[in-house]
Amino acid sequence: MSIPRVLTIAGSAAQGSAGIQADLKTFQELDVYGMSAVTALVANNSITDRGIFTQPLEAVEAQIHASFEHVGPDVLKTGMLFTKDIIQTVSGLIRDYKIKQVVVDPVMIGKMGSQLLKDEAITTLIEQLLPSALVITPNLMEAGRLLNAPVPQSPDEMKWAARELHKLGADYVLVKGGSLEDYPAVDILFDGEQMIELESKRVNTIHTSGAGCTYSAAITAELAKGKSVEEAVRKAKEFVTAAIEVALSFDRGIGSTNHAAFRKR
Ligand code: PXL
Repeated sequence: MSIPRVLTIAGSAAQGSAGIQADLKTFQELDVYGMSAVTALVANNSITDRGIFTQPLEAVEAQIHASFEHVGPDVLKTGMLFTKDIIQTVSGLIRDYKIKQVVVDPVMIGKMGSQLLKDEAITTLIEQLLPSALVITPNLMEAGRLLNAPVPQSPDEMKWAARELHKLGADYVLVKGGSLEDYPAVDILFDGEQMIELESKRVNTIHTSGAGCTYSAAITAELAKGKSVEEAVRKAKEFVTAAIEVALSFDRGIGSTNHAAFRKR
C-alpha cells in the first residue's frame, strides 16, 4: 500500500503539544506517513523551565539523509531550527535533494515564552531558507520580525505584510492572525497576485500550545496528498480550528491543541 510521505525538521517539545510531537500526531490524523529530524530538545513548559538542548549538526544532517535515502519525503516542513548553523545545513540539504514542496514555519518564540530561534539566525533564515519555500506561515510577531517592521495590528496591515514577505522569495505567504484579539481568526494567503482572506470564529481559550505547528503540519500533509496550496491551507485551517475548539487543559498551565479533534468532530 502506498501512502504520501512527509518529513518534519523541527524541535522536540517534550510536553507533547507542539514541535515534532504536534507534527507527527497531525500527520497520523491526516493519513500521511510522518518522518522526523530533530534539531533541538525543548524541555520547557508553562510550569517549569528545564532548558533547550541543541542537537549536534551532524545528527541533524544524518537524520535528514536517513529520511531521504530510504523512504523519501514528498513534502517537507521546517519548524524550530534554533541556530544559524542548523538553518545553513538544512537549507543546503533542501537544495541538494531538490525537494519542491517545502513548508517553512518560521518559529521564533514558543507559547511558553521559550526562544526557539536565536536573534542572530534571522538573517540566515531569510537569505538561505525562505527562497526555497513553497509556503511560509508566519504569525504576526514573526511577520514583524522578518520584515523588521511593526507587528501587524489589523487585516489590512496583514495584507501589507503578506506583500512584503512575498518579496523574500516564497511562492505563497500565509500570515496568521490568531493573535489579533479584536477580530475573528483571520489569516491572509498571498501568492503574489491573489490575496485570499480566510476567516473562522475566534475561540476563547488559553490552551493553544502547538496551534502554529499543527496548522503548518496539516498544510504539509494535505500538500502531500496532492492538494493545491489554497486547498491545503483551507483544510488545515479547519483542522487547527477544531483542535483549538476542544483544546486540552491539564489542570494548570497552558494546555494543548487537541490533535484528534478534527477526526472526532
Ligand atoms: O509552538 C512553537 C514550538 C515549536 N517547536 C517546539 C516547541 C514550540 C513551543 O513550545 O517547543 C519544539
